[in-house]
Amino acid sequence: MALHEDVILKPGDALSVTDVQNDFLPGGALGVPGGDRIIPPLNRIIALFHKGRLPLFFTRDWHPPDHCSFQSQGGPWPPHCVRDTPGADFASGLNIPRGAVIISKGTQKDSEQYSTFYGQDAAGRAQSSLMKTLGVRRIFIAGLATDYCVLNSAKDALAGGYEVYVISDAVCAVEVHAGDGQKAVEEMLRGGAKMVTTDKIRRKQ
Ligand code: VGL
Ligand code: ZN
Repeated sequence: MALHEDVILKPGDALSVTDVQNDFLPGGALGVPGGDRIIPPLNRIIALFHKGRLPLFFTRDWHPPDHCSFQSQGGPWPPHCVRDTPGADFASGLNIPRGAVIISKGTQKDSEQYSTFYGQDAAGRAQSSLMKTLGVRRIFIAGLATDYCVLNSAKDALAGGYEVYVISDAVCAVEVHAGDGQKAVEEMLRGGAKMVTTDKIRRKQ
């Protein structure tokens, strides 16, 4: 169930834009069907947070060439988002404002890391500790993919005591199995996350 009331942004809010990278877009190595459709609503919401001077996180899957999640290593996925390759670049249509924090995850060969929560910035600080330092209380999560990285990030944020808003028109599921996206949404709702659409999120007038 999505919220019907407007959500007014306030200090303590932050936006986490999850893995909007070329390899996760249609045509990419692990393309999410329709994943490119979230970019326009995403850019509107990014602009809203930026104007409100609220923290913006842009996370990225940033794998070594022999990452354990790759089929060549016995994992479930085709090679994707290999660090410093075009497939790992953020989508070219995505507006990344100056001052946004880039969080990299899945950087270690031997561990899968769907959640962005313990991914790190260039200085090695985890998203979770940056959120604490910045006084974040409500985390708005958007991006790819609903049934993997968005789901696991939302669960970690809920476990960490944050209020979690998943932006339903700015996420998209990979759906290895049909229905995985809906299942992920239900799991997040059960955990206490709220679903909201971009048109309901606004700044105080
Ligand atoms: C993801 C599959 C593999 C994601 C990352 O960002 O959701 N999915 N690696
Ligand atoms: Zn990955």
